[in-house]
Amino acid sequence: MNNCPEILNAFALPEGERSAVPFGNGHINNTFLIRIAGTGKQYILQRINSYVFTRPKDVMENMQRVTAFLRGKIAAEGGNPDRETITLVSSRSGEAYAEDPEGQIWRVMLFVPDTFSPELPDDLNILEECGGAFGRFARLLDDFPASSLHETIHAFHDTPSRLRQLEDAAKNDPLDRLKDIPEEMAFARSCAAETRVLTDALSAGKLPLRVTHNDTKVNNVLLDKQTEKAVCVIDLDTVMPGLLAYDFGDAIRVGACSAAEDEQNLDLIHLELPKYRAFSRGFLSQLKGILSRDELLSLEAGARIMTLENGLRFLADHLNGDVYFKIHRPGQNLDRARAQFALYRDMEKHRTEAQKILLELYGG
Ligand code: ADP
Ligand code: GN1
Ligand code: MG
Repeated sequence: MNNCPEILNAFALPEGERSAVPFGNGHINNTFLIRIAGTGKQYILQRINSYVFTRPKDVMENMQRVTAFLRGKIAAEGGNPDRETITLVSSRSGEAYAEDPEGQIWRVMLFVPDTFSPELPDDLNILEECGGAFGRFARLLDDFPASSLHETIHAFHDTPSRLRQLEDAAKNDPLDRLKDIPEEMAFARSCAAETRVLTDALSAGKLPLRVTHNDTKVNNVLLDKQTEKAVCVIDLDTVMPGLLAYDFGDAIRVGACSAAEDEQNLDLIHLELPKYRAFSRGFLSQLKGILSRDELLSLEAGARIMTLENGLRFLADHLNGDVYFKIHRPGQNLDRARAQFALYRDMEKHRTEAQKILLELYGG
């Protein structure tokens, strides 16, 4: 069975010799591409990261409900549900997942063939497609009862609590790393008021809670290899109630940045407005007539605050000893934090232009 994780036997898959190879660049789950010889069939096998998701069965219940709902909507629009959303393969006992002897939860999905996930696209058409994919996701789920979903990670985009978690990490400082990052800590603390912008607007009832994806890096969109059109939004572990600003913001953080998330040369990091415009065009084209002016303008704040929030999270994980985000070299989480703070500072300089783009595209 070619190094296949044993758990694969628990799923209702066709017979045939199986092979497994590690796949993708995600920071969280363990992902394998599974091939079954003689069938031409391919699957994705994933072990849910139980450090990150302490209630993985809640994750699976959300995923099952949301993908079932999306399937109906996609079919009604004349699309192909097997290709345009995730399709879970049941276990032999009919569940959406299987549990291994250590209590770890695994799932199998249809592999969506002939696609790629963009890491750092320069092509504006690709960015517009990614915007369209996440905008469509929000539109299709507009009438899903958001509050019926589990909160798979508590306070996931509660930015003030991310600052508190950083302070906790600084207090504990298990690896004695705090002494080397006085500038980063001072910067994080100087942003305390800004961390509250979205949470305050939410508590004041100014922004609606929707079903959001909450982890909208552009590599969580699959695009068709031939046509480069968006096919499918993946990585649904964090789908739960949230603000549209989180989804727009996290995608801009990665998609409209001039450099990689862990770029060490901070001079290379800035917000690219043509990319911002391209992503926004795709995103907003799917949401015509749905957004109030407040929600539209919250997207601009979302981009800055998601960037700041990821900086706080990477810095906390650096202090905690890299226990949350996978790293591929020492210091990578610190580099990621510095890069996010640099991008945030540049975004601050472009606030007016960014707002103008959103208003122009949405016809405001
Ligand atoms: P993580 O939470 O670790 O980011 P993802 O669910 O995003 O995990 O999967 C990691 C990578 O695997 C994706 O970026 C994508 O390249 C690939 N992938 C995941 N699911 C599928 C699928 N159903 N079809 C094709 N590729 C997939
Ligand atoms: C993680 O799973 P992945 O790699 O798409 C993280 C996101 C961060 C991102 C930073 C569940 O996303 O919140 O923004 O890394 N996902 C989770 O790259 O914490
Ligand atoms: Mg991912």
